[in-house]
Amino acid sequence: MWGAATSAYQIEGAHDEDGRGESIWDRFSHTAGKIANGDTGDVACNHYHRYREDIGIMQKIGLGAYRFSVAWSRVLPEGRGQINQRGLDFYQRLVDGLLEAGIQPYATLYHWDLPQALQDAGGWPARDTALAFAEYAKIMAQAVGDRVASWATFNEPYVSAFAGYFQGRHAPGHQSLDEMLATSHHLLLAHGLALPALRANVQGEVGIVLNLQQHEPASESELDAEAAWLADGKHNRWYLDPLAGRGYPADAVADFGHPMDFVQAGDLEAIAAPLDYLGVNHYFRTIVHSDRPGNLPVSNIKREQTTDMGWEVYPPGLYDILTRVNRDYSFAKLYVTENGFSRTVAPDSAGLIVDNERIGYHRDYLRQAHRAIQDGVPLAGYFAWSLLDNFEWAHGFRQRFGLVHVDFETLERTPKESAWWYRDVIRSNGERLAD
Ligand code: IFM
Repeated sequence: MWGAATSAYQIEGAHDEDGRGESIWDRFSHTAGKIANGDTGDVACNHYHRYREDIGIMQKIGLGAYRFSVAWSRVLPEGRGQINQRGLDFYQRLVDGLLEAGIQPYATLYHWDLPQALQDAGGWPARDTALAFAEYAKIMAQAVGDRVASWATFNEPYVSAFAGYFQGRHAPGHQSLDEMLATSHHLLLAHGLALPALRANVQGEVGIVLNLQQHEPASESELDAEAAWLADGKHNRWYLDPLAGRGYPADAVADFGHPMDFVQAGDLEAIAAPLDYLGVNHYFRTIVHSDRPGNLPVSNIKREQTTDMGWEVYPPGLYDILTRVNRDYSFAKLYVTENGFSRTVAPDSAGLIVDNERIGYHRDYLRQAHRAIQDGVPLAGYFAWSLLDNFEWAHGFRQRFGLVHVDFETLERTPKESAWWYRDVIRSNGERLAD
């Protein structure tokens, strides 16, 4: 399956139209100093009004699938209770429009935009938010469950918990280890509680999307190896292990030194319900250097080109994480649900956006994905991040990941050369990657 991905707050705009409620990202982006350049998602790509044009662009690229997320507060302005029919209708129109265009809808229920009303009631550190999520999931499943090919409960719960409740660089901007840990559990619990409602009401497959990357020791030293494994435990295994029925990783729990008293009887069983697939978002690897006294210096690891985000481009990292997940866990199917490259390239004199570096990035990562398939990984699809240039969270509009350029003054869309290259890859079902 060849696709591209977006998320609601990053592209939809129409933040206060047709009854949509406020989300934590509205509140956060409207708070001075939180987002570069004071940008907000109020208008973003105005996809809410221009989705038909965007579906047309997807058709031109030849996408087989489009991965989008639903804005919870568009459907339930207060997070639970009264349904906003006009908000629900938007997703009905989107799903129907995609199907008419021959594109499979891949829906994510939560891509970071918690209704502000639920944050006011305690947010993800409060267990009740998980129950509210299960109610919302049921509403969406009943509304479009007959037509959506693939469901993800959550996108990157690690980032919601870490950046939102510990670092404070994402909404709601808190800085608390207690809150981060409770959030991580309640996100997973919400996933587990939503699964029965989804299973009962949808025809498509159901899974979850994690951002995963290898944590590599910075030298040959044992200290670096230990530190890298612990970092893996706090990031990758923290989510993978409970989903695979193994509970939270003991080494990471011990290192956090937290009583984990938010875990109640039955939670881990709910979280471990079988999945049809695991979505892997991957951008870069992490190199871990222990700061314990007596450690060796960082070895001669050579970092390749970086993106405008400052992220290392290291295509074998995708092979490494896919084969590792497949070796250590037994998910029936994997997708690469996000992978992409941020670089601003201005149109040339002929109006073309010649983004050769992005082409090289997708080509090289796709080759590694192919290698993983050859080595037995049940990889069923690849989703480029992102279809459109969009609101890149705390970076605002300055980071451009899109296959399609968006002029944020006029909102005009212009497919970049990478979009046409991807079209050719899709047409050839990957044969083009050999060129
Ligand atoms: O834009 C984000 C997306 O929302 C989640 N995954 C990473 C992307 C690039 O930072």
